Amino acid sequence: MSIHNADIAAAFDEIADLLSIQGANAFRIRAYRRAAQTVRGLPHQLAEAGDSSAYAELPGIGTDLAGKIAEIIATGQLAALRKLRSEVPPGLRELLALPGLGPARVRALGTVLKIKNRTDLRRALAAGRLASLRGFGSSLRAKLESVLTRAPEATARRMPIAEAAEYAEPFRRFLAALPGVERVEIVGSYRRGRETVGDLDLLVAASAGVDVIGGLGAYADLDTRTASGRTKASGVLRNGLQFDLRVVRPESFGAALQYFTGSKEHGIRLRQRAHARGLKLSEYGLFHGSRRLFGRNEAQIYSALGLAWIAPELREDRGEFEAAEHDMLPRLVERADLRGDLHVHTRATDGSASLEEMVAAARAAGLSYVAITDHSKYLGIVRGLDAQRLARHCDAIDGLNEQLHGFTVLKGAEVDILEDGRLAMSDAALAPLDVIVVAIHSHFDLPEAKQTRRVLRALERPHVTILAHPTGRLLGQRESYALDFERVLAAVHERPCYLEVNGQPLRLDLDDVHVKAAVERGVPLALDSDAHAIGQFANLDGAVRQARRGWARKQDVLNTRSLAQLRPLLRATRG
Ligand code: DGT
Ligand code: CA
Ligand code: CA
Repeated sequence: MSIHNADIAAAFDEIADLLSIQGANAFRIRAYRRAAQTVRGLPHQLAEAGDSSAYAELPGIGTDLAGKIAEIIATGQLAALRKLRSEVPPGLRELLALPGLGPARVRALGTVLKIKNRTDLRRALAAGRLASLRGFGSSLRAKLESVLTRAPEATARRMPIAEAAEYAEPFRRFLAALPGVERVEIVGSYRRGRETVGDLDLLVAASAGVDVIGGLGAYADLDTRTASGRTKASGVLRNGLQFDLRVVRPESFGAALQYFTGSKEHGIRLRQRAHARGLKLSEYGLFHGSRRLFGRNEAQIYSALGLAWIAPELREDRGEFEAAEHDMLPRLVERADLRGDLHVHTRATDGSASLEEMVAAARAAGLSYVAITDHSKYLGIVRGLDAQRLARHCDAIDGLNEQLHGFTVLKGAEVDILEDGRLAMSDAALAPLDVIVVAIHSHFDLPEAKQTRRVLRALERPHVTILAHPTGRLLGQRESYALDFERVLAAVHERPCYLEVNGQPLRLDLDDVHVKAAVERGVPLALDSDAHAIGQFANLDGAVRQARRGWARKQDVLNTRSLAQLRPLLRATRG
């Protein structure tokens, strides 16, 4: 059985969760969180590295954690985690999945109110017992009440798409290699590029007589199988991801692809369209009476219904039919359109690789420029740059640029927006830089008017290029802060500067709806990796997916420009 980095990271995150619920030492908890982050950001699979002595050299991983990594890889388990699981009621840990409930609040529920699971929590809410608990204000209580009255599956944890991909892609390759399999596609929300997936839907094309389902049993990542038929199987992969697999004949593969890609709303509209033309569309094909007109090819089905082929990311019934009818669909931005990355960290602050290593990784990712944007000095950031270190960093970049050919490093910084809207670095210190990324990293809970004023003030500073992760949400962990996004859009448009689509798997910020609003208003975007490790240029895929879901085209994206086109645009942002 092969252990994926995601398994190791998940084990460390779970330990951190359980330790927090127990009220353990904050440093210990942070060490596990950081280790999880490091492991997730690695460009290679630890289990395939072969040499366990190297684990302790990873940033933030000492001998103790290195030993735990070795234990997971060797045994698939971790004794320390098993012990913690036995100490914390499983129902209590599940409460972490509820909105607004982090470890501290879950701990309070457990210690003060002796709550052990959802049922206890629902009863305590109904009896008004949460009102007396610190940190459980009326809006949180109302939110909890509303999720707890829904069925558990409606609030089941959705998995971030990048995490799902670590299991989905090997599964796809396994299926594709089975004898007789002609094609495999991952469909459903995964194909539509949603930021999280509820489950994984797989579609396999094989001719009659090929036993795909029988071949499944050999798959190492398969945890349990919940249902099995001749052409269907469902089950759970070892990381907890549920899957639905369907086998179809090659002649209906395109129709099945269309049907199971969804969304449900999109599918319903398409079938109505067929119906209105006296045709019938199903997962087997587009039919006139009993005659199949099309089925093998997805694009032919759209075309037969008078529509241009609609990219899966747009299939949410958000205007794509009207656009496709009039041949007005956008030509969506692609990963290959990106020429550079304008938000990248190094070891100078909280990244794990050197300037040279990050540049080499950016080149390997096919880019021709990057802006190195390490953090400004500020409370929350370890080893943030002050003006002096920033100046030295710039010298190092100048030196490196002299040696590079066909690649350029831009000088940048990621600067905190302070609570009152000032920036954490002086205008004089920022003036020599090419790219200034500003962002909120603290005081997430200001009321909307204050938070909006804070951002607008920051955007008035003379040196601002990009407003990074503009809404501040962390998937499954933190909601967006309260912000009047329309006013921010107007300010960015007027200035002008750029809004980021941050590709970190848990950020994906802006989200698709905000991207669409920005594109409609003509506010261009910067698609950034926010890489803190060499493997994280892959985050650009996530930023591109998100941008595509928001209808963004190549020309809506700043970093699709060549360096020569970029430079004057960067200068134009300076006040
Ligand atoms: P998820 O899994 O919550 O992230 O979202 P999806 O879109 O992957 O939904 P899922 O897995 O329930 O179903 C996959 C696709 O199959 C869905 O996007 C469209 C199609 N589908 C499933 N159930 C229905 C249905 O009842 N009606 C229609 N029209 N399509 C359906
Ligand atoms: Ca699904
Ligand atoms: Ca499904």
